[in-house]
Amino acid sequence: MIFPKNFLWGGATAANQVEGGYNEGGKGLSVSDTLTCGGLSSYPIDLPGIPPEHLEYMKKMRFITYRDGGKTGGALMVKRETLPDRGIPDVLEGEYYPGNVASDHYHHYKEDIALFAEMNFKCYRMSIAWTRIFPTGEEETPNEAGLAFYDSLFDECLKYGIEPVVTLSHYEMPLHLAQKWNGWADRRTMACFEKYVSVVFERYKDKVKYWLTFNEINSMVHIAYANAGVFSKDPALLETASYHQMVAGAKAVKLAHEKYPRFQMGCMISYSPPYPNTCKPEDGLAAVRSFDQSTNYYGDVMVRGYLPEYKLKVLEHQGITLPVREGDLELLKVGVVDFVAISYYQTSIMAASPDGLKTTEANLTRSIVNPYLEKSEWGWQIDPVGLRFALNTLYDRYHKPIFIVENGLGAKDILEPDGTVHDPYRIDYLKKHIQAIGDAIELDGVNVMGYTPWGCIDLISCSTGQMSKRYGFIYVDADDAGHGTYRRFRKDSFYWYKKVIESNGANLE
Ligand code: BGP
Repeated sequence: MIFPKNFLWGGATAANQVEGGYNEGGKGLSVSDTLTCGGLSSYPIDLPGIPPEHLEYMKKMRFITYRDGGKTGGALMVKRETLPDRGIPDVLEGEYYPGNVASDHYHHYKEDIALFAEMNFKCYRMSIAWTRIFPTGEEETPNEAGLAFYDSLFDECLKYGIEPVVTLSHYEMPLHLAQKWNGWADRRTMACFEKYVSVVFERYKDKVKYWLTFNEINSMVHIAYANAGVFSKDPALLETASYHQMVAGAKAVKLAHEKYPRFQMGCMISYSPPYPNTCKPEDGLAAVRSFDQSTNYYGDVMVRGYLPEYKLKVLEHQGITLPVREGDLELLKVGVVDFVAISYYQTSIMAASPDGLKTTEANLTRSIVNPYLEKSEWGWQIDPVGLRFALNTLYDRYHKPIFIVENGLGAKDILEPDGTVHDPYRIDYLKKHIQAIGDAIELDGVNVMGYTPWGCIDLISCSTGQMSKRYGFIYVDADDAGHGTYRRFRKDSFYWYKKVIESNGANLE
């Protein structure tokens, strides 16, 4: 048997993309509640500097809606340069926000978890919406209805022997803190987060063992607003926000280790290792340097416990000083995680001089085209061998168990009149990636502790807000504009994944 006996097979979601119920049970507004559905927004904007061949695609990306005095507008979530010089993010009348209902998991979670159990899930990676617990982030006491909701959700999981894997912050934070002081760019957010963490740790200590601090903490450069509530182009604010998150994460890990020894704490990094474009030495160096800045920096702080020299040098050249306070560095040192969680969707290509090279239109990691790879309808390059490569580099660097908490194919599915959904493309994608994980375990000796494909039930896309970019084993009958019955249907991949888990990865057919 290649996969270890206790391998954590499951699936992953995030509150802001699956729950809906955005104003129910005392929930406060979150930054994600100001994100539109790309292509459906009433705020078309100029997209300066985007190559014409990518324009149509970029118009499908989500906007952040905002107010500037009496004026309102929309700025592209993934392109910081489109943010206005002034203005504060807000919910605007007449705009459609797909997260309001999302997959309506808030009202369907019992049915959804029963379906996960039918697939034999060993774990369910989900996130707590901070705004259900502290609606603005600044309350003194938590919102009991929000706490009770997750109590019930965890009980439902445990009833089936499904281990909850909980992300504390997944592209969701109180909108109030973003409006008041640019979210994580201000140190006061750390105290609000600490209060939230200590409440959920204490409340769920007997129900939850596996915790992740921040989802894709290294996505800050791409989506600082969704990640950290920073509505600004200023790179110094972004670096500050990242730093605050890492110190706050270390504090959470330290608290867990001191007070809740049964907890297993992980960080979560978006992991897309680059290949050099050619064997030209400069391309090789570009690949190493870019990966250090985009990815290793965050892992090194959270797993090794210190600020690496290669980052401090770059900051120095940029004239940016991190707001290090007394005690921070000690915290980083002791608050190191027990395991490393990653999202893996694709690899990238780095060149010393990328000018003139063809790039894919994929959103978060815009990459030079790799002629050896196929790509999804959304331009994400598909690279199962890259996953084995990623697992090797990561394990070699940290020697801590690796949890693949996101991976998957966003695709359009067709619900047939008889209620079936035939998705051989998804099965093919997942099969090849599971084979690559098996190879990394069996042939390379990498310690992989689990695998939770993204969007195990259809949910709204983070980058576009579309429901039609589907990842699930379970089809949710709703379209991009929120029309539909919201009934659940098992896709072909549902039956396939059930067998995969049943056989502990031995049967991929
Ligand atoms: C990751 C995020 C998820 C998720 C996934 C797929 O970056 O952690 O929240 O959405 O990507 O991306 P998308 O939804 O844009 O297809």
